Amino acid sequence: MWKVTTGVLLAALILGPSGARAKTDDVSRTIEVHVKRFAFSPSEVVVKKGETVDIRLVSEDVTHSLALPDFNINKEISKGHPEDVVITPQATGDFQGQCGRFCGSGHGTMKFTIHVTE
Ligand SMILES: [Cu+2]
Repeated sequence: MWKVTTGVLLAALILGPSGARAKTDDVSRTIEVHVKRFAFSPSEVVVKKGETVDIRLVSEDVTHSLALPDFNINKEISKGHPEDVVITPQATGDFQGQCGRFCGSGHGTMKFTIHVTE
């Protein structure tokens, strides 16, 4: 009975078919991504399909965000307040992200790619 209830709860935490979900303790690794005008560093990460990773966003200057439309995520980060984006991709492919918060002249060039491999 307890297991059934827990399973339902975990299922409810999954936000969409792409695998965005609330933070859980099954994260296999944390990838720290620094964000500043006008780039994400690293700007590309590789994740295995079905792997739960925590993308820890750290702003080094102003408020930015990481928008990942395929994961229904737009997470804002301000300096001094790192944020965690936990995803479990359920499909292989390249998923594009970008800064979703206007931060200056180079805002439109702030791209981020998640490569999901088998
Ligand atoms: Cu920005």
